[in-house]
Amino acid sequence: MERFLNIVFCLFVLYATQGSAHFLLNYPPTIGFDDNLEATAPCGSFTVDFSTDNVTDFHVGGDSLAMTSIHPQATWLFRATLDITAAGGWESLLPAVEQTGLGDFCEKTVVIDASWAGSKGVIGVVQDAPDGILYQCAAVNFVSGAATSIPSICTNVTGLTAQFVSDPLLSSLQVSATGSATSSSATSTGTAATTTGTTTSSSTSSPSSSATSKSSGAATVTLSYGVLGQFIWVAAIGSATFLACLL
Ligand SMILES: [Cu+2]
Repeated sequence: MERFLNIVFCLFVLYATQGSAHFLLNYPPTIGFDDNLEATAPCGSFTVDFSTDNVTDFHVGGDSLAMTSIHPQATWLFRATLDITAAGGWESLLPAVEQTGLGDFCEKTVVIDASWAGSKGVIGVVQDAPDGILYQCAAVNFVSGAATSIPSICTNVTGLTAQFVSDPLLSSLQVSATGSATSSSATSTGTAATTTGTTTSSSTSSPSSSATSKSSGAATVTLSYGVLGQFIWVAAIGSATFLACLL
């Protein structure tokens, strides 16, 4: 009985430990992920560097964003900038999207200002989570046209729902969000949920107020984990915690 209670306790510890993770940006590939520094704006403590980052072609006519949320419920801000330092000039791409459901989330047909085609830029994904505002970035080449396929990594966890909401915290990061937040919910069957609604982005170029803090430079070495690697890492840490607890 005592042994049983011990295992239950350890499972709880394992659960609590894993709950400290935040979210992963899977597509376009992130420029870097550090679970402990993900709250550092504008890119989760990483500095954009086109000479070393994994740079992805992103279609302005419609392309996909793939995330994994480790929070059962959280709200997303999807934004982009032509400032390749990611210091400012952010435009929001959609109204804030609230995800309910732990795991993979695919936001497809994200449209960028057509005039951005041909330029380098940064896509920022921001999550308003119960434990704070979290940031990830991807270095991209904006290209014309629409993506002809959805990356296989872009999926929705079964049972996921997504809807447009208003999020004051995220709104404070939005430079020019004039999107009509018509909320429509998308239930999923594990394939693909889309949030619908239109966003007209106007180009008021006031500098972003709270998203301008540059990364400290401490993390100039860009670590590029694969997603699988991240999960193996989480699993390894989790198992180690679990085993240590049992002893
Ligand atoms: Cu978190």
